[in-house]
Amino acid sequence: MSDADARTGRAGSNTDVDAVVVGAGFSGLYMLHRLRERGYDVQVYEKGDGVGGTWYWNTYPGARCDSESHIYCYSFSDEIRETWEWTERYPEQPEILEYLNYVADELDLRRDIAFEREVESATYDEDAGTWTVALADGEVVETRFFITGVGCLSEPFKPDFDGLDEFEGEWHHTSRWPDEGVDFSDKHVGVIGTGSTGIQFISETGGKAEHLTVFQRTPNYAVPARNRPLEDDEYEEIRANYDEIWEKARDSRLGMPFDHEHYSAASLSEEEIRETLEDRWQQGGFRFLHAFEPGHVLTNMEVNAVVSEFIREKIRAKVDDPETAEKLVPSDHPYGAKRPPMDYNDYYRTYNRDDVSLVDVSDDGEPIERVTARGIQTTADEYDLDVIVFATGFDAMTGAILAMDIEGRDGLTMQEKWADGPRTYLGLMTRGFPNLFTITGPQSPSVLTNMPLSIEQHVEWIEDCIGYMDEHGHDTIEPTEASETQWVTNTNMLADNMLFSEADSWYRGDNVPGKTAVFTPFPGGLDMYRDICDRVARDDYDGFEFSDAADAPLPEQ
Ligand code: NA7
Repeated sequence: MSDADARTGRAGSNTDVDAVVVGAGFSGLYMLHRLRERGYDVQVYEKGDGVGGTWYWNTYPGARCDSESHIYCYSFSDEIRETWEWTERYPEQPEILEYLNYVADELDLRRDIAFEREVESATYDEDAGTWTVALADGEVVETRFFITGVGCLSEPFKPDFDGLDEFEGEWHHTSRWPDEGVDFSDKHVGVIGTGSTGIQFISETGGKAEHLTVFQRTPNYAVPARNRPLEDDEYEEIRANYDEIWEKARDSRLGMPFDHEHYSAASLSEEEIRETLEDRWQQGGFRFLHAFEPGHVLTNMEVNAVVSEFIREKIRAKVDDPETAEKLVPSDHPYGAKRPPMDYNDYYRTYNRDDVSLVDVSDDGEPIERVTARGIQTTADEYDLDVIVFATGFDAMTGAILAMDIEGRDGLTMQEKWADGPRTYLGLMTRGFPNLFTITGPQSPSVLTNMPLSIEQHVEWIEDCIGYMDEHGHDTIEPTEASETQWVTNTNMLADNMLFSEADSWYRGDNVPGKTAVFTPFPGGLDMYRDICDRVARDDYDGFEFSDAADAPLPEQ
């Protein structure tokens, strides 16, 4: 029995722990810290052998975060932010991993994390109001709360090409990179995919392999990140203004503390828009999307057309061969309809190298037919390769949750419930699965924002909610049917009014064959979303229903 049970006399205290949290990335670490501080028994299960989540798994060459380092971290601890110092404007994967290890040590989190332990299933017991969590190694644990911190981009997606098992070289998915690394120096390397990951990998590997062949299905709009070391005085200024920085970030749509040059571009001439964009292009990164209120760029087709064309011209200017340049220029979707990638190492100029070539594998080019013993066979040619790299992304947003067999009330599985797309209230809970919380779950702002801030907002909301339940003697919580339906409708309506339907993207699950295409993150902005969540909590968790433990026997004191 935990301290919290002793204080409140909660039912459900016969469970092994109060809460099971899945995953030891940004989400799981903070959830553990908050609940433990409040006196709950928490057990975290992590598939990997270390903390870090996304940053534990994605160790491919060039892996880096495209949020600026001073805001891609926790805001809750003055001590951590005073003692940790980022070295570059955008943090590289090893540095983020080091940071999360530092946090785990500082907060003494490891003692409640079981590593190399994979959660296979979770089954709700209606009579007891508890969850039975089964691990891949056969252990079974009873818990009152089941909380997923599995990340939005953690279940790798790899296209099912015929012939891969006949390939005589080696192949890797970027998010399952071998610990010992891969030596490309005398190898012919083929990479499939030009999303954020592919762009990082290609920029980093171009020039380091004997030859790099890029198989591109859809070109992307990569905006320069303008990475650089953080100078000491710059860092001092950040530290001196951190409270203000975080406040501004929390109050923004993207969870980033950037000012807009203008709220709207609608009243500006095309020349004024272009001047603003040029200035932001020089600043780099997501500041470019913030030239105007980001929601505005994603709702106004005319403004978006100017922004998209501005980037196209930049691409053409960087690539020497006009034919290659045209292949790299996106024309099938507006900027921002897919997740905008960043360019750290002059990505487009990589294609000016003799040892880098581009193959258009779209339907208008030469689609990949199969993998052969020697390499990749397209409809036009066979490309000899020693290594194939799949930078083909993830079964995003729902993949890692659905990879566990989760069974709620009356035998309803999560796979059944979400067969036509996820149904949640606030992206935090789904009806029929009481006491199951999803940190940065589908239909919350998550991937459209600076993730650590969205994670903190969710974790703190969940902690408050659990505390409220115990203060009021509530046993379980779940959304009402009506609130869930309304939330799904609202999320879809907001997305329909934006440009997201203009592209096939992982935001909508289009990248995974057979997956129902539904826009999944909440697109109204972190600021609006936070207000809604705060109001719901203030109004005694309006839209949720509780079951009470009044009749349950009190635990032994
Ligand atoms: P993404 O953004 O999903 O990119 C995957 C890439 O792989 C994309 O270019 C795809 O082309 C390509 N792809 C996928 N399947 C195929 C097949 N069958 N043939 C050819 N090309 C294919 O994943 P990332 O890992 O780059 O980024 C995910 C997020 O992680 C990123 O947005 C950041 O938020 C961090 P397509 O565009 O579908 O034509």
